[in-house]
Formats: sequence, structure tokens, C-alpha cells
Amino acid sequence: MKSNRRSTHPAPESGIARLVAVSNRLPIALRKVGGKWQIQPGGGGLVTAISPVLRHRGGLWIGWSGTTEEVNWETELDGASLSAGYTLVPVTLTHDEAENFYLGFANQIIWPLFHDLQTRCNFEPIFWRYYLQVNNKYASVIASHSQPSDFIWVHDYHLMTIAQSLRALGIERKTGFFLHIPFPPVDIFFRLPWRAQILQALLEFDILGFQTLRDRRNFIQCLQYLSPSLKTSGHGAVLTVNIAGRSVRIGSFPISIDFDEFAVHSASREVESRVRWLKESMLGSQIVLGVDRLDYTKGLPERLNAFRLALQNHPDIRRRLTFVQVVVPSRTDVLEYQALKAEVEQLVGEINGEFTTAGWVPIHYIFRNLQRDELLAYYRTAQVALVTPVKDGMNLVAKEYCACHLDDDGVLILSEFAGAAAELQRGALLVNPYDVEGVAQAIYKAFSLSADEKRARMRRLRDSIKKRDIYYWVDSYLKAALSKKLHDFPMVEDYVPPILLRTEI
Ligand code: ADQ
Repeated sequence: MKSNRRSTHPAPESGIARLVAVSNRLPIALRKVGGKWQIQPGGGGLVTAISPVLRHRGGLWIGWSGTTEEVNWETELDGASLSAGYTLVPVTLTHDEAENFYLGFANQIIWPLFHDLQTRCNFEPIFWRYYLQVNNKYASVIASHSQPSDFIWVHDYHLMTIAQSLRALGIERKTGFFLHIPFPPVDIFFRLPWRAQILQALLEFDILGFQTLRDRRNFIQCLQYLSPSLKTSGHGAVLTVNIAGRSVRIGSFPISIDFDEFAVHSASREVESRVRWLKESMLGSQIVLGVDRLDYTKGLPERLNAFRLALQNHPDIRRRLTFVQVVVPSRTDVLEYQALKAEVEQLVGEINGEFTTAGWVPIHYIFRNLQRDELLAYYRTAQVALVTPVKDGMNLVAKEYCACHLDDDGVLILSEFAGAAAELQRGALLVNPYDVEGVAQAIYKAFSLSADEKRARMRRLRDSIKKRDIYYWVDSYLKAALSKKLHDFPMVEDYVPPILLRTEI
């Protein structure tokens, strides 16, 4: 199997920087149908955030395709690169690497630990050895596909030791890292057997980005715990630490969405007609919406219990509202996720069994990837969004919901443990997702707010998301990393606005 291939977007003259995004997965999902590979767009928050940026400016995206099977990359991926507007460069993983690096270190150690769920961690030593091995592998692919003027932008917790691997290979590049998930407080992070190695490896990047000030503070406290004399300088969103003769910038950059694209698309004829159809089929009942990947960090059982309590405590809302919970399949081959799915389905069954009456089913449960038009129609139609993760780096669903509420209607109920709460607290109804009674009350309150208050809250939410959209995010990161903005990177010649490319790749 070949993993190295030529770029379809050749490197521009040297001296001009390109963006080289690196993440665990490429923004595609491969599926074998009838012996042939099919390429579909990938999902999740990282893809939603980074795709519009690269589509705008070209460049490379390096990552794993998600399969350990043989794929003929030359024929399968070239088409995908062309329609994406940037080049996809696959990293290939063996079965053992996928098991120990991805399912092991990333999913059984870092994901639960960084979401404060340390009792779910499996600190298996072999996972760490594979983590280092796979990070080295990514570094080799970066080395053979990038040039010294490129900016290597590494995303997320799977790839925290890449800058160290590049240095070990003697490759000098400007490197940046962005952590999409939270960074835990010191007493949780220090349970990690490889805590010192991870902190040291992260300091090999030129810039480290976190979602919120809280995450950045946690990280700096961990550094100071290991090296008490370490000092930071600067103020505001980006600080500097000087360590071993190098200076590393450490910033908080709350990630966002392509606000205008969501707003324009949600006003399209296709979405409008779905909205009309949805409203008719709800027979006057209002929609409370949840949209989440299947994950134990998203607080799904707690949310369902809160909805049940709202129906028990406030019989007047029965029939007047319907809870639509969309769950996007994720990590479905992992036992823990299968158990969560079973738990969610049992709760949905119990609640529907208890409250359904002729012509009204309280919970509509959707377990699949929705088409984008369909997702946006749900966002637009829902009077209330319930976004109640027990912990989340940011949560883009909260922002997408608001971007689609063109008429400034709709109420956002948001967990105080989502990174988004820092920016959206003035417009959202904030809740503690573990406080089932508090969430039930917030659901009831959302329905009793006056139209004026709803509008004022939604306007505040939309204004703040529009002002700090995904382009603002990338510009602030690049400015801190390189004193550059997105527009300083070469433009793709035949740039097509993202809305036209939406369903491709
Ligand atoms: P995720 O945990 O994947 O992201 P989130 O930020 O909510 O969480 O993003 C989910 C994305 O999937 C959204 O863009 C949404 O539109 C999309 N999606 C959801 N349901 C869908 C459906 N049914 N069909 C199609 N698409 C769907 C991680 C972190 C987050 C952080 C992001 C970005 O865990 O905290 O916000 O990265 O940094």
C-alpha cells in the first residue's frame, strides 16, 4: 500500500507559506460497498471547523483514512482532493497501530482523562509506545510532503508528540498545535503516567492553542507544577513562556463556525421546504432539539432523565413539545459506546412508553448521519436546543443552532461545562447537566420566556458568534503564530464558495 503521493496542488514557489493541516483522520470516511471503496465526507467538529479554512486557501491535509485495509490511494484520493479544493495526504496505519494508538491511547486514556472522567481510563503501557510510534509515522509523512516555508498546523490530542518527532528527524518547520478538547486541571492530568513526557513534547511546538482561558490556565498550572520557576510573560489571549532557550506562545482561541454559510444555507429553498414539512408533521407541537455524536461526554442519559422529569413535573407541556434527539453514530465498534447506545435506547423506550398518547410521541430518536439540509431544517424549526455535555472542548452544535435562527427566535439551553459557555453565557440559559431538576426547570422556563426576551437573548448569541466566526479564529491563531492572516496564504485559483462544494469529497 502506498502512502506517499504527489500533491495535486503543487507547492508554490519557496518562501510562500502553505497551510499544512495534520489531524488523526482525514476529512473523509471510506466505506467498502460491493468490493469498491466509496468516499464520503467525514463528520465531527474538527472537520466542520477546518474544512472551510482549507477550502478557501488550498494547502494540504494529512491524516489517516480510518481503514487499515489496502486502498489504491492514487485513484481513490485524487478525485477527493480535487473536489475538496485542497490535497489529501493519507497516513496508513496497521491493525496493531489502530488498536493501540487510536482505540488505546487516544480513546481509552486521553479522551476520558481530558474530559475529567479518569475512572474510565485504561493506563496500559503498550498504548504509550504505539502512540509515540504513530506520531513518528505522521512526522515522516509531514517531512516528505512539506517544505521549510510551510506552516504545520497539528490538530488535537492524538498528535501531541509530533513536533518532538519532527525535531528528532532533523526537520525544521514552524509548527502549531490546537487542542479541540478541554485540558484538565492539574490534579486530574497528573494521574497520567506519561504526564512529564506529554508536557515536554507539547513545548516543542512554536505555539499551543486551547479553546478557553480555563484550559490554558490548567495547562500552565501543570507546567508550573513540574517546573515551579517557570514564568509566563504577556497578557491577554496569548502568553509566552521561555524554556530551554526557546519561546513558546500559549493562547486561548475559542473555535467557531462559518456563520455566514450556515445563515445563508439555512435560508435556502431546500431548507425552507423541509422546515415547512417538519412544522406540518409536528401538528403544532414545538421541538426541543438535541444533536450529538454518540459519546459519554455529551450527557445523553442525564438529558433524557431531565426531559422525563420536565414531563412529570409539568403536565401542561405534554403534547405541546416533542424532544427530537439526533445521535450521530461514532466509535460504534467500541464496547463502551455500544453500552451507551443501549442505555440511551432503553431510556427513550421507557419515556415514550410512559407518556405517548394518540397522535403524540414525546421523543423522536434519530440514530444516523443527517443530510446537511435536514440538519439545518431541524436547527431552524426547533424552538429550543438542549446542549448539555458533561464536558466539552467547545461544542459547535450550540453555535450552529444560533446561526440558523435567522428570525432571532429560539432558546439555547447550554451546559456550563461546554467551552462555548464562556462566550455564550449572556444569551443562553446555562445549566449544570448533572442537575436533572435544574435542566428540567430550564426546559420549562424556555417555553415561558416572553417573545421579547427570547429575541434579545438570541440576538446577543448571534452577534457574538458572527463577530468571532471560524475566519476570526484562524486569523487570531495565525497572527499569534506567524504574524499572518488567512489571506496571506496563497489563494486557490479556481476557488468556489464553500456552499457549492458542500456535498462533495
Ligand atoms: P465534537 O465532539 O465532534 O468535536 P461538536 O463541536 O459538537 O463536537 O461538533 C459536532 C459536529 O458534527 C457539528 O459541526 C455538527 O454539525 C456535526 N453533526 C452533528 N450531528 C450531525 C448529523 N446528524 N449529521 C451530520 N453532521 C452532524 C470536537 C470537540 C468539541 C469541539 C470540536 C471543534 O469535542 O468540543 O467543539 O471538536 O473544536
